[in-house]
Formats: sequence, structure tokens, C-alpha cells
Amino acid sequence: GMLVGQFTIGGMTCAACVNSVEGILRDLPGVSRAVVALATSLGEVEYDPMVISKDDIVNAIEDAGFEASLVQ
Ligand code: 9UX
Repeated sequence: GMLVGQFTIGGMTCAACVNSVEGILRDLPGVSRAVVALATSLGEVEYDPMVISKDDIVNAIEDAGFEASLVQ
């Protein structure tokens, strides 16, 4: 089944950054839903763990030039 992961995302300074990160996340294979909040620097991602891992999601955010880490 699908899981939900929460990530802290650093380096977002405007609404366009948020849209960019959400678009990157939604384009990833295995991701069905992504919501990113600028005020809290938090992202919530629904994903299929058979297709993509939390580490893959972190790496995709970082490849786009932001900082990302898992919320435990
Ligand atoms: Mo606007 Mo966000 O140029 O990096 S997209 S600050």
C-alpha cells in the first residue's frame, strides 16, 4: 500500500520554490500526492514503497538544489 512520508525542505524562499518542489515530487515514479508548505518548511509525500524509497525522495529534492531530510 501507499505510505506517507514527511520531509523538512530547506532553501525554499518563495511560492515559486514551493511549486517547483511540488512539481518535482509529483513527477517522481511512485509518488501519488505531494504537498509542500513554505511557512513550516515541511513536505508531505504519499508514495508507493515498492517503487520509490524515502531516500530516493530526499535525493530528488536535493538534486533540485534544496536541502531535504526525513522527519522521524
Ligand atoms: Mo523565486 Mo524561489 O526566484 O527560489 S523561485 S526565490
